Order: sequence, then structure tokens, then C-alpha cells
Amino acid sequence: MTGWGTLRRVTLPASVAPTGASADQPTDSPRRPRLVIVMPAYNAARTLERTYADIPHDLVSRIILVDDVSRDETVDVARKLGLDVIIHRQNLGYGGNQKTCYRAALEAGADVVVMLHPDYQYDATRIPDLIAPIESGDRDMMLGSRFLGDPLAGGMPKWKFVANRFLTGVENLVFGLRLSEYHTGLRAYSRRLLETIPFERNSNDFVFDQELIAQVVAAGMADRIGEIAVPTRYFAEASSVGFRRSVVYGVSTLGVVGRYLLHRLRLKPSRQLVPRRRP
Ligand SMILES: Nc1nc2c(ncn2[C@@H]2O[C@H](COP(=O)(O)OP(=O)(O)O)[C@@H](O)[C@H]2O)c(=O)[nH]1
Ligand SMILES: [Mg+2]
Repeated sequence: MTGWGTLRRVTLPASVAPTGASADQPTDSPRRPRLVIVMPAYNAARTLERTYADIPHDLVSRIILVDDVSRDETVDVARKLGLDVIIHRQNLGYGGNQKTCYRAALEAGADVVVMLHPDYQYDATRIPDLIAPIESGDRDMMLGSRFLGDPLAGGMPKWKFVANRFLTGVENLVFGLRLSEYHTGLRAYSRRLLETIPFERNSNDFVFDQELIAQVVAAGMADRIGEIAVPTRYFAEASSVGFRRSVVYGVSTLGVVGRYLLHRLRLKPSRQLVPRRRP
């Protein structure tokens, strides 16, 4: 169950304006898309402030943090920073957290939603370049890819590098895409995409992100996915996923690919892969 208790507006200029026009824009100029950043958080107290500092605040109308029953001071830090905080009453996992994030972002009137991990792993200063193709209408989903740069230089463990490459190869083959990676924690979505894809039907676990891409492809929106290079940092707080959880994640990802294939070949249709509406 989700506790919606403490929704609060961000005290930034753009956020006080109604959806129709930002306060800092003349009303007769075309409205800038309303950008909402969502952060699925779990024990992010030590990295949240640094992550927040790198966000391009002049572009953002709201920042929503969903706390998944962290055992540290994530909620206190988020409130101190003036974020909109939503607190889960029980731990739902990374996918369950994102469902709350997207529901809240759509409710807040977002045109573009950026999902950013609050663990300071991804370079949030790249957000303007990440969302540009969505704002211009060229794309509906953008991935901040570590593999367009040099992930090993950023400190990615070698075994994660190899596993990522393998899963990315399999997914590209089956989905018919040529992405450099599928497993990044910096992503952007258009409102249209989030309203088209039945993300509520996805797993509450880490594989949520892979299911979402399968849904986008199944909805015929593969050509609406783009990517840009985003540098990453690896350090103790930036990664809690160890070998065992990674193996579970890898196997679950192959499961997503298998389900997609069965659906595509009409051998076993999956409700999860049927869009909510025509894209
Ligand atoms: N809701 C929820 N989020 C989690 C959990 N474990 C990690 N996360 C979040 O998931 C994201 C990715 O996890 P992380 O450990 O950084 O994975 P890695 O960087 O891919 O190794 C981070 O933003 C965490 O806050 C969990 O048990 N529940
Ligand atoms: Mg991380």
C-alpha cells in the first residue's frame, strides 16, 4: 500500500505556475513542456543532496522522491531539500517504487518525466540533452547510456560489464533494436508513452525497466527510443546490487525476452504486452 501523505510542491519558480504556462515565461510564447523528475529512493540519504545539486533546476517544475521504507534519513534529507516526498508504508521494491513515481508524475501534469537514481551514480547535469529529443517530438523514451562512453573508466566492475553486454546483445537481437545498453538508471519518458504502456502490470522488482522496454517495442514504438552518452560513477553507496541479485536480474531479463517472443509469435499472448491504447 502506498501512503500519499506528504505531497508538497517544490519551491522553485516554475512550480508555482499552473500547467498552462511557467511563471518565468510570457503566456503568448509556446509553453515549455512540464518536466518532472522522479527519484525511486531506498537508503539514499548520503547521496541525495549531491544528486539534487546537479539537477538543472531552471528546467524542472517538480521533483518527486518516493521512499521505499529506507532505513536511513532519506526522507529527512529530501524534505530539507524541499522535494515532494511520497512514503511507501511497506517496501515494494524498485519496480513498485517506480509505479508510484510515474503515477505521481502524471498526476502532477508532467509532459516529460525523468527517472533518476538518487545514488549519485548518473550525471544529472546531462538531463537537458537527455530530454531534448522528447521535447522536440522526435522521441518518446530516452536512455542515458553508460556504454556510449567508457563504463569501465567510471568504475563499473568487469563482471557487470560483461553481463550487461550479453543481456544487451540478446535484447537487441529479439527486440530488433541497436541500443548500446538497456540497464541504465537514467531514463526519460514522454507523457504519451507512460499513458500508452501498462506499466502497472510490471514486476515490482528490478526487471521492471526491462519489461517497460518490451512493452514499448510491443506497442510498435521501437523507433521512438533514443539514447545519449551519460558518464557514471561507481562507489560504495552507488551500488547495492551484488552478484546474487544480479544473477536473478539477468535470468528475469531473459524471461522478459522469452515472454516477448512468445507474444510476438502468437504462441502465448501476454496481457502485459498489450498497450493501454493505440500509440
Ligand atoms: N525500492 C527499492 N529500491 C531499491 C532497492 N534496492 C536498490 N534500490 C534502488 O534501485 C536503484 C538501483 O540500485 P543500485 O543498488 O544502485 O543498483 P546498481 O547501481 O545497478 O548496482 C537505486 O536508486 C536504489 O535506490 C530496494 O530494495 N527497493
Ligand atoms: Mg546505483
